[in-house]
Amino acid sequence: NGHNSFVIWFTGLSGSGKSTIANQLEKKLFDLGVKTYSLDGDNIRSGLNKGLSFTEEDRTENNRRIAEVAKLFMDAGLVTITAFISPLAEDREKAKEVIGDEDFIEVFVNTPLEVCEERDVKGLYKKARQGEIKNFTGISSPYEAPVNPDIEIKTENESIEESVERIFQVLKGKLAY
Ligand code: GGZ
Repeated sequence: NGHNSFVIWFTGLSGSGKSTIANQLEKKLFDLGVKTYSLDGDNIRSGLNKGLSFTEEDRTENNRRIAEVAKLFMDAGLVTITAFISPLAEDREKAKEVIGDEDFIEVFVNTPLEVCEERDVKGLYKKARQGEIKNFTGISSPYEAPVNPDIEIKTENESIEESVERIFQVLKGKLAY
């Protein structure tokens, strides 16, 4: 694309491992001198998108703003990494349109619901099952798996290093030298 900025858009259930892989990828890129910026719940849902809930409507708005912000960071010349559930196929399609097909790398972290729920790192699945959290993705709110992601990661079959390496190879193939 004549520039070295892209958006790496992670999608997957809560607890699927999106953030872990995104963080490791960012480390690798940093070590190689590639400038990155990561968008996640910590810097987006707590600030710009404070006040957005987990209804379908608010998730759509959350994802829309994330796509617009990711585009800005990309335009600023950074490899931009987003790690949000982004459960709706239509919202991810729109994000791809905003960012541009060529510059959008969709990474599906395909960890099955059973595995995420079994891990339940933050105890959220238990709360969702008990009805303490409403509209919880995979339990009481839909997750539409990507049909044709650029990269699919199965965390049960592959180490984090291997996943990061595969993403890196796809990115590398797009980098202009
Ligand atoms: C899903 C929820 C919910 C509900 C709070 N459903 O594992 P986490 O905690 O750290 O990541 C989840 C995060 C999901 O926010 P996103 O902005 O990525 O979602 S979306 O793209 O769908 O807008 C989870 C926590 O927020 N969380 N309530 N009801 N995840």
